[in-house]
Amino acid sequence: MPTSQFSVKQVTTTPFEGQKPGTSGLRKRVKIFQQQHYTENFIQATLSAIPDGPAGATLVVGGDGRYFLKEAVQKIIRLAAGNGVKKLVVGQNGILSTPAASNLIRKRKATGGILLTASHNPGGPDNDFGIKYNMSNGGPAPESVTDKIYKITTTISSYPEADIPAVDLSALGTKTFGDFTIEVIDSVDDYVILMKEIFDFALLKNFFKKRPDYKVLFDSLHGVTGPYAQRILVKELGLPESSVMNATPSEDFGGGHPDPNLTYAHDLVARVEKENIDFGAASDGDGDRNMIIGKGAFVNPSDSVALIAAYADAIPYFKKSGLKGLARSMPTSGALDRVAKKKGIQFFETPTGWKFFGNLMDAGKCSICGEESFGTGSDHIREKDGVWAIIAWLSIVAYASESNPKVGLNDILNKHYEEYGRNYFSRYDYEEVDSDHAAKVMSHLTAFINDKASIGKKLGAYEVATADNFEYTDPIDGSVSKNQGIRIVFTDASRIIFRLSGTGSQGATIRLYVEKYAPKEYKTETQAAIQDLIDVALALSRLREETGREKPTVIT
Ligand code: VG1
Ligand code: CO
Repeated sequence: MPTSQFSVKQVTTTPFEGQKPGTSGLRKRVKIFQQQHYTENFIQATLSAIPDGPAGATLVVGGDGRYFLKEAVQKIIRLAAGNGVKKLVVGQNGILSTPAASNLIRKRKATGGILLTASHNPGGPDNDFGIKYNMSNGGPAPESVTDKIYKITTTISSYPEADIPAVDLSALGTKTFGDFTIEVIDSVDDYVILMKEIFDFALLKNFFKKRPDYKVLFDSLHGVTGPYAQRILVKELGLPESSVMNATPSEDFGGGHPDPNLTYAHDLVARVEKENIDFGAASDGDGDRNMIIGKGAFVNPSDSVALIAAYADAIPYFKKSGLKGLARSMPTSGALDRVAKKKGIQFFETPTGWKFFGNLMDAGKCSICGEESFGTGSDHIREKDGVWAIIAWLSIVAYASESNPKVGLNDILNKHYEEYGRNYFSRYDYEEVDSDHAAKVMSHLTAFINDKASIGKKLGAYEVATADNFEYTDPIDGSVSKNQGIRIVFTDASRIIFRLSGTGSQGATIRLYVEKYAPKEYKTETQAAIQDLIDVALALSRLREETGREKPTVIT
């Protein structure tokens, strides 16, 4: 390979306000990232915050294919070279799903990775872009590092930029510029290898052969998972091409909202019902979320993680190593807790956001974890993993079909509820609410939890047992995360939780989560089962009065 040298010049800049990473990186409108120096400032702050410094580092770089990805990768190349980074491992055309990037960081023993995604937020020139840093364990940077990044953005005055011309990222292979190397790799290969190590592909293939009538439909929502799903479901597992829809990553996700829930994945939901699909699935823009549905069946994400844990024996990876522990984010329902209890394994409750699971996994204390927000994963990587969750569920179906050849998703869910009871769970999202109105709602709730007289109070049919703002002390490094969501728990263990989203880019998003446990009854429809808790929550928070919103934007 010919080596061309480059020179580095210091570019003068001034800080931008608001470059504070949220639940999962910095997410803003594309137009904001397009301002001169804006993206460079944040990338420089990220590079400067690398614990051992950027010099000599190896970084994985890739994103979900959204608008502005290509420009951002070229900027990273120039800044990385300018900062003395040794090597960048970049997905072809800059494409890497978030789980694939996490895997590569681990496999290549890289220093870390820069992930270019705003995940489930819409893309395109008028929508969102995002940048996130992951550590050498493959997981999102902890708060100590994101705080450092933010601090640097508030004082930055220059960044070193190399004069490397635009690099062609469509061709696989290595390019060198002096001591700096860029390796462009296939976006899918390493991820497929990993999935084959975790699951029994032969067994799954066999299952589809035995049940040729079993219909699978996977919706990539024009996000990054299309090529991954085609390789795994079609090429490896032998399903028909028509099993994957919206499989070409597009810069604006076909104008849609790449969030796999019943509202935004409406085309999939409609087709599953109309075409009698047994197993429907979707993932988000960057491929770390998943939704599993079937005709007349919906696997609530809180149940999903509990069932994967309950059926761990259906997955060779867990069968071999056993379950070291289970974890869920605080708003996620307690279905997983019951599995942990029954199996006698340790269990953890963390704040929202995947970064909190990483320490537990690195310490060998957690094998499977999940969030109510369609995020499920395991310690095979350090991000949640949409395609993994879908193969996990196919493995559960194949396993359950050994004793019941015609088994459907509802049979599997009902059997679980019979054994463990059912944790009814629902989340109401009020998106793009005026920030001041949202603050008022939270202040009513804060006043309630700060009032000692609230304990023992009757709200509708419920009696308050505890009320607080969730605080987490990391059991591994002792770091404390405060204000992670207002939580009101009743004497029957029902819960109401409120928190503000940390991933939105416009106004505020209020999330209301409710949960109610039914030890025996599991046939009531979810919304009917939790309606009285919603009424209590709305009255207490004065949400309708303060925001003028009669209905949420999305109900899960
Ligand atoms: C949301 C979810 C959270 C998830 C995060 C990132 O955060 O609630 O569970 O970890 O998105 O998911 P928030 O702060 O908006 O509630 V993703 O797919 O953007 O990486
Ligand atoms: Co995502």
